[in-house]
Amino acid sequence: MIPRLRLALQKKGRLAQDSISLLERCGLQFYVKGNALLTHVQNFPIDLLFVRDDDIPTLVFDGLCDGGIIGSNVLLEAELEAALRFPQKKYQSILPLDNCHCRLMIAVPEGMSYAGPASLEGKRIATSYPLLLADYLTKQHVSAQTLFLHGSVEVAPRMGMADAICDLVSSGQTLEENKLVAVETILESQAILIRGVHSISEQQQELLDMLARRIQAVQHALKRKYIAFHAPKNALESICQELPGVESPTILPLPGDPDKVVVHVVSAEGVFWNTLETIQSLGASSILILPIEKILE
Ligand code: PRT
Ligand code: ZN
Repeated sequence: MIPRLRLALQKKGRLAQDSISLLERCGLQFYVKGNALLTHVQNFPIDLLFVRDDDIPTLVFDGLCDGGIIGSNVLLEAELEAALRFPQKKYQSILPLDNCHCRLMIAVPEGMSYAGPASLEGKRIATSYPLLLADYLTKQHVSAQTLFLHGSVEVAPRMGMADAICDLVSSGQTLEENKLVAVETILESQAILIRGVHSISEQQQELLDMLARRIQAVQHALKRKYIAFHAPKNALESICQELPGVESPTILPLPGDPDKVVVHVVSAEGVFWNTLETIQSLGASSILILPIEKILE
């Protein structure tokens, strides 16, 4: 029997849906039953283990799962913790996944005067990432106290429990609601595919390589768009110059209109509304933007 490749994914939360959709786009067929911990992929010898994100690093570091998808914030905190026990590295990063972006930031109350990291000297900082924070403060030669909280870090200053916080920020709304201002970025985080350092069979390695290749193809395709439009022949050059990363457009005659052509192009960098409005103002019409499912080059 072929040994199955076991991957750890977040069960519920911000990483969960993106991880599942990514694997589905890579052609893995599976059905996640309500509360099931383990799901068999039907068309590959792969098992998916659904757990809390905080458990994923340990499962991979200890070889209980062969790989997993995890935010680099949780991964790097767990790596610092593991380094206290095992000096050797316990995982390899395979691929950043370009989703679940956020920043680990230090934020202070709106009224506090802040003139750089030295202003944090002697202060108490609430965080769920004590080791990443300690690492940052050491590098900045700042000595501060850490208050470890699992959640609701942003309310700590208002409750008089801390002078500042170190927490994840994406839109910035939570900070604003709690009258806090972000002052330092400790880490730019995104989801990442990792594997353990334990040995796996040749077939399992091939599966992991296939998955990484397919993820890259999906990422490549997601960034690109297929664009079709009608254009006056005399404005064709200026229109194509406005399209980001356009590769060799296909130009076809437009039946019934000798002054116009049909243009089909693949844009490499996505297409924004203002670009479409610009090409429309240059004479493009019947503009169609289509998502690309896969690109193999
Ligand atoms: O149950 P489990 O332990 O698996 O889930 P969880 O509650 O620990 O994690 P979850 O699902 O909230 O987040 C999983 C991962 O998503 C994190 O580890 C990050 O890698 C990533 N991520 C991306 C975020 C955010 N954006 C984010 N904004 N994780 C948390 N937040 C929180 C932040 O802590 C703060 O409370 O959202 C709030 C700030 O958001 P804004 O938009 O107001 O700035
Ligand atoms: Zn968690």
